Amino acid sequence: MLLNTYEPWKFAFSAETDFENIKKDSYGIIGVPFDSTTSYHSGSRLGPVVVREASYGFENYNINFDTSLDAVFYDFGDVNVVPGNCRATCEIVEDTVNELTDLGVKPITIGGEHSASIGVIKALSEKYDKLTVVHLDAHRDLAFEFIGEKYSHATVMRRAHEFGADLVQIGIRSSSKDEEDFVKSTYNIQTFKNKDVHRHMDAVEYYLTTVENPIYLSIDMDVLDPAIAPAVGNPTPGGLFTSEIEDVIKALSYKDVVGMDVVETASDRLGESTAVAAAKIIYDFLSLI
Ligand SMILES: [Mn+2]
Repeated sequence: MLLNTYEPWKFAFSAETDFENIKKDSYGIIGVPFDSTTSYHSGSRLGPVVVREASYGFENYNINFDTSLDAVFYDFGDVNVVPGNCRATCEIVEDTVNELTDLGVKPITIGGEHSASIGVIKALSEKYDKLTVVHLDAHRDLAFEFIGEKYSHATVMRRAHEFGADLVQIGIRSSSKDEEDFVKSTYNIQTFKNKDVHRHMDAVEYYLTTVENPIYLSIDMDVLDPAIAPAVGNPTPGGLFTSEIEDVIKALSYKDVVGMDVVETASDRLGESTAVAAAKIIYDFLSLI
């Protein structure tokens, strides 16, 4: 792998980390370099490195929103994952997020496979009375178990639902019959499939404005079309455009977003489009806080 920055281990524009003087109500980045339950295209353990590296390609001024990235945020580096042990890694992530929230910091997690979100959502769902997870993904990730495992990239949103979260799933275009039956059996999972987003983005934006709970935003990079973001764990045709993600982030900028993640970037080379798109999503989010 090639790197073109002098400090590739920290996201561009991040502030110096001084634990004695952390700004309250700020955001902090952590990386989760873990991909042990990946079933198809592995490599997302490199996501935190390539996404941070790609972040150096953006300007402080964000022309799409007419804002500047002048908010104070931190990059705390990567958590110590346990390769091969998803459950243990989830617990480490959960502990880390609890430490961050004790400091008044809201987590931005760079994956790693989607299981990186489990510990984050568990910690936040215990901190806030009621959480709504806005989940952008080609897949529902609602399996109770995946190949016998409860802690997996394919079970993330089932666990989030068990933790008590409402779900808004956006960009969905692949699901099992069991997952569809589960959605029908519940009252608190709202779905916008990929074509709903393409044809009725205004309805998606309107729905998001009606969410009153604190929001956790989870973005699996496979929500984008594989033509835009090919280096993901499970590429799925028919996906979203980058501009549609921008619209969702813009709509959420008026809400109380208490954390977010960008996961499943499985790229291993400089300038690869998936890593650039992932970095842009985080950059856009930070440009609007
Ligand atoms: Mn997915």
